[in-house]
Amino acid sequence: MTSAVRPRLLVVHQMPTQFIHALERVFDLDYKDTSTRFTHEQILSRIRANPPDAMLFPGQTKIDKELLTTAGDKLKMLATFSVGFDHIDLKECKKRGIAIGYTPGVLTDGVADLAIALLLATSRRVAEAMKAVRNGQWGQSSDIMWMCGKPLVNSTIGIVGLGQIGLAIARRLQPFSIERILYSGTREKQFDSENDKRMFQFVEFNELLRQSDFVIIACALNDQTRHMFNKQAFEQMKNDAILINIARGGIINQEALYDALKNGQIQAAGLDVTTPEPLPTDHPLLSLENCTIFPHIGSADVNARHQMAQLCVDNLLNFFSGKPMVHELKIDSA
Ligand code: 8YV
Repeated sequence: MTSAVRPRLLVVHQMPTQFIHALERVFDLDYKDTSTRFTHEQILSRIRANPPDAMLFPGQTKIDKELLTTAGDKLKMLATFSVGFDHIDLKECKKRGIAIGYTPGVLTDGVADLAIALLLATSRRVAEAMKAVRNGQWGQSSDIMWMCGKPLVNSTIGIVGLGQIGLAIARRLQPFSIERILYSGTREKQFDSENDKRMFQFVEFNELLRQSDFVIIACALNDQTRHMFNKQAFEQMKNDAILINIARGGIINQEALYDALKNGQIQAAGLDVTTPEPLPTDHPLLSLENCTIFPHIGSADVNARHQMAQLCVDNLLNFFSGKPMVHELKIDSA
């Protein structure tokens, strides 16, 4: 550490103590050990009271022009506890020369596991079934089709965004005897094995919508993908198709989704991400039996979250000791 003055680090969310202790050794910490979620206004007043050299925050924290202006020239680095960065005004950060550390890779397995759980919970109507047990519906019907769901076997899976997480989901689905995997995105991937070349097919977005039994959203939210699932998209999907979103709520136009689910344009949807988060408890999507919603727990496995925390600590320590971060966001190509 070059100067005696310890850089000030504002930590917005609660972290396990071992990571706070590691940061305390180097930083003058502005940290409150509470599970309280600080509002945007409360974060701004903490910045005004104690201008930080760096901030550590979760993906829900909006890093906009107002916050960056409030922080002023003292702010040199941002450490986001996420692989996604749609909550950060990248242009403004670039203008101010602010470096950004993020946490790719370490959460891929966690998010892919959760995607499978959400897909099966949605396709096999797990929430409805659990409700039927609690409200005494179980055993009331002699209909052999009671509570039947949609099979995965021999189905066509469509993955929008075959990045690390999209591919990890695809790999987890292959043992379910699926027929094939269609994917869309910015570019076709090169597969080595003959099996993969047979299994994976790069297609246009609309073709993927028309042919898929399950559509999984695993791409980043940006100006190209915002509301790409709109009325026109749902009109092209199969009536018995199931939509899964583990990426970002803003990729789906939720009003159009509500209509598509209500009118049987698609069979069901499973969402781990919504707009806003948390979703208000009286939101129309929560009134639909064929819409399963999780509270953004994609990376919420102990390993993933600990590794994300360690990556944030390493990104911060490296930056303030003049070493390259473990994972620095390349703003120009982001
Ligand atoms: C985070 C996520 O948990 O990494 C991401 O992009 O969405 C989640 O893993 C969330 O952003 C909270 O930090």
